[in-house]
Amino acid sequence: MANKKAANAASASSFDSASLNYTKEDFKAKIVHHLHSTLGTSENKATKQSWWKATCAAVNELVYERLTQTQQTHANKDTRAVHYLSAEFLMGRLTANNLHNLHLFNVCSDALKDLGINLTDLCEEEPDMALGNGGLGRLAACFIDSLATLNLPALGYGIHYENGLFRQEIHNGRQIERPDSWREYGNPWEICRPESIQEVALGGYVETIYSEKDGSLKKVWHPAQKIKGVPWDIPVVGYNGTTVNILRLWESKAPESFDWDVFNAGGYVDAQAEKARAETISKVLYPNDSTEAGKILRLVQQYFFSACSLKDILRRYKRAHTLASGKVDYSEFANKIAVQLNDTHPTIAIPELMRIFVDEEGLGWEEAWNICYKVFSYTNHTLLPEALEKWPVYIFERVLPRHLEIIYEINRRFLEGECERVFPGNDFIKAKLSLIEEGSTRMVRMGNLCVVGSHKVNGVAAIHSKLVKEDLFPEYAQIWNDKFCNVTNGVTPRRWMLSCNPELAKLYTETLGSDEWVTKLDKLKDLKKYADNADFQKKFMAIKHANKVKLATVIKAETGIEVDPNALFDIQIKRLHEYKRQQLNLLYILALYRRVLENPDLEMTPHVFIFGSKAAPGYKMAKDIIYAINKVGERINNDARIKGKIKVVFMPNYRVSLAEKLIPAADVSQQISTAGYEASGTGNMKLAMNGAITLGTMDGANIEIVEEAGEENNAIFGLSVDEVKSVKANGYNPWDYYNRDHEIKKALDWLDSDYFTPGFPGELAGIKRALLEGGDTYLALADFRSYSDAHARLEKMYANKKGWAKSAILNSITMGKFNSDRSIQDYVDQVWSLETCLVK
Ligand code: GL9
Repeated sequence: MANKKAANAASASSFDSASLNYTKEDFKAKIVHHLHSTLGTSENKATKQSWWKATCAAVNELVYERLTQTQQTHANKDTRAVHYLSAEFLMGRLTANNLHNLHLFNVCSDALKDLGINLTDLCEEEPDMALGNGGLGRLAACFIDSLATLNLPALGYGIHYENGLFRQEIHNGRQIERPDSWREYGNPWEICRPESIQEVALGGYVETIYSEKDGSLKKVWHPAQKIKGVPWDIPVVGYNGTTVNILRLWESKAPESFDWDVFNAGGYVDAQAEKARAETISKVLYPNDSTEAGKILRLVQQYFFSACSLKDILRRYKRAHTLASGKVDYSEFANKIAVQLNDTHPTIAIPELMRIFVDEEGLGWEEAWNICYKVFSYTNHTLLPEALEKWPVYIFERVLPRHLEIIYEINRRFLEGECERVFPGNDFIKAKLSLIEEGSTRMVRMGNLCVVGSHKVNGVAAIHSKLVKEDLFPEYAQIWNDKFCNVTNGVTPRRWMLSCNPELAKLYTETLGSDEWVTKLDKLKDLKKYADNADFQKKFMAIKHANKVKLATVIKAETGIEVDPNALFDIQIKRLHEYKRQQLNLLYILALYRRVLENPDLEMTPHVFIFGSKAAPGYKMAKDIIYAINKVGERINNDARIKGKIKVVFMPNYRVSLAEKLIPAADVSQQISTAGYEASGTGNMKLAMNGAITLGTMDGANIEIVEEAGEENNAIFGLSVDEVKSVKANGYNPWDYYNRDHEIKKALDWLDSDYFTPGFPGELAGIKRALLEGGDTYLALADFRSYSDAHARLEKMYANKKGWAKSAILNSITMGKFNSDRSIQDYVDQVWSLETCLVK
């Protein structure tokens, strides 16, 4: 009965695949048709790849139709639109996502079944689109899903990296980086748009021309080089499928494939070199997490995609706002165009827009500036000082000489204007707020440029936004208090529940009698009355168990390690960084291992510690921690004395598609950053949504997660943000903890031995050194005891099956706030003032 009701409710949702004539038979016919005429093969010869591509082609018939309708609607209505500029979009795979968003997943699955093919298998054919490093890039991907779902006119703009984030292999415990060529054999989700190619300039010099007529000075930039930007569009299908926006990614090319004159003069090799140089710009994604490489190529990448995107935006604007006289009416520009800067990476868009307005379009400075700052808004994603981008002035002089002049002029006007008004004569504050850092190497401060050049600045969780305003930019907040706001991050429930945890989704839809929760995640709160219900708990925990059984198979296949699905699955998945404290997790594993060795009869729930993590290739300590996890794991996993009570698994090549398998199977979600360092976190939200209990510090969005789910249903530990500050201010000494806490001492001393690296003593000693001699920057030792106590509380919670089920359910169903649709609505209300535009 309940089943039937749910089925009806699902098919009655705002979009009905049957109404589009996409029945199973139609879909089958379309797939076979594309197998023949798009892939040029036949049923008996087709590989999985071909079936996958034929399926995508069948889906694209519908996607393209909707894309065209969306673009026509937006153009006809001349809608205000947001342009989300981001150096990273970590899209992952799109097949299942697009099918779900079009409500075609089941139809497609049935059609393929008739053809003898399993859709889930086919989805595995798709390489991840890994054009991002971690949270920041994945956030951008969730946001464009939500923008389309909410029927908002929006474009994502980024870089069409030929190689995404490196593929990680583990050789004898160590990370090896391999290139990621995600589109080597073509990608069915992207469309090349040569008709919208843009050209951008680099280098050269600036000429100042004096006008005899009015005595004015005109600046003319004579660039040394031109680069062609070729756009590739990825359709972004909203849930319910009515709006299909685009993500436009720029590929760099030499203006001509090679220079015929040089070629004819015998310079074939030189011509090729020129071409190669231009194409280098979009060759690879910088694999840095937070820390800046400071390489010229990175600044060039940033300028390349920002400038191409602005030209694209201007082209579209001019189409609608060119007067009969041929003049462009810019008075509407700030009403039509919002540009969101995802971190400081696209900051250069600010002086670029000023350059276009002043140098090319003939606007006065004031007029241009009045439009400019209203267009831009900036999201800060981290407080780590090493992540706040600064570029040496000498690099700017070489690469973007005119932009440097513009930055100087923005700076001069700011320092003499607003800054002088609020801090008259205060040279100390002026030096701090200046866009230029003085010193032996003068630097351009991109964060400061963002704050001055935007009308809104937001952090990504309540605590983080407070710190952005009060600790990072306090004087700016005195000048422009209202500029600063908070938008807590969110994640799309379409990918992170519906698609990756279909059985849980089904349980929720059936119990609620509706699938409305897929967009209105708050609706899951209606399930609160079932949190105590024995039958519901049983179903919920059976799904968790089945997900763990599936993951155990993946673990076995990827690592050879056998894990028991009845054990507690304790998962830490995120980039490797000392502030995220994988080393603290490792220390606890060492302590626990010793406890079991010293007391073989110790009663404990078998515990599987699962890690997934990539280290920046140049980050030595991060790589050492990966090595240590693997070596400690090897020893523990093969120690018969502990009877399988502890297993340690390091899953190689952590990426979006692997996250989709890990997250539904997690019992515990480790979110253990030093308070004040994790701006928000988004994995914490995904894991909680899928019923994991958070073992975490009061940091980033963890604070808001436990506010929703209840602290009693999670395991919170460690110093608070204020306590971290005061411990640091009072002179933190990690040796005190080492000397006082024998578990810490023994765990650290173990790393000095060759216990985990037989024949190679001291291979893991670097971690101990960082925690003692190195000063333990991230207070792992200070938080160790409280962390260990939290683990003990978790053990106790887990022993009470009913209590655990209740807490897990409550975590899952109270995460409505962390739907990225809510984040986007917050941006709409606080930052963009956009209106929805229904596409018929
Ligand atoms: C990050 C923060 O560190 C995260 O806490 C935050 O959730 C995300 C999204 O706002 O942004 N900032 C940052 O530079 N990264 C983040 O994950 N790093 C990467 O994306 C690798």
